[in-house]
Amino acid sequence: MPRTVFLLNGPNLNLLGTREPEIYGHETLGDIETMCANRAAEHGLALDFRQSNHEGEIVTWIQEARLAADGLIINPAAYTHTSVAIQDALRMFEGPVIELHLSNTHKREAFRHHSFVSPVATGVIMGFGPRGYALALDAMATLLMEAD
Ligand code: DHK
Repeated sequence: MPRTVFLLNGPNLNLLGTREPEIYGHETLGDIETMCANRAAEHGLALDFRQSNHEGEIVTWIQEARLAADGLIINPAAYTHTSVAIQDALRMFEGPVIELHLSNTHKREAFRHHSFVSPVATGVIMGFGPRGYALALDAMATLLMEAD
């Protein structure tokens, strides 16, 4: 059975490509999903890639991941800086959790410096643009192999 990785994307990431490209790059979320599908396949991982603009839906997906996923990669977008509910849901997930951001949030506005997700993440990848998604899958493949 291949290991399954959920890759969850938060609000406004559906507009990648046109949304502040000087910060988030020119690739669309569809481009990134295709790249991730290829990378996951190279690692023999089954990938479930999703995006939502709704906090509660993301919480529900994290709860679903407890039964359906071996590892979780999440770009919570703006919810990174606000969501106790997402932190609480992640606390109940037993596998590795990678927090992912396109931009280096520490180089940006002060309100982006705090993350509710980092305290419950195995590791954080940020500042590498869309390439960070491939890096996160590489890291997750290693973590899941080590856990075998
Ligand atoms: C994406 C967002 O939408 C912002 O709200 C975060 C994150 C940063 C990113 O860099 O991927 O502050």
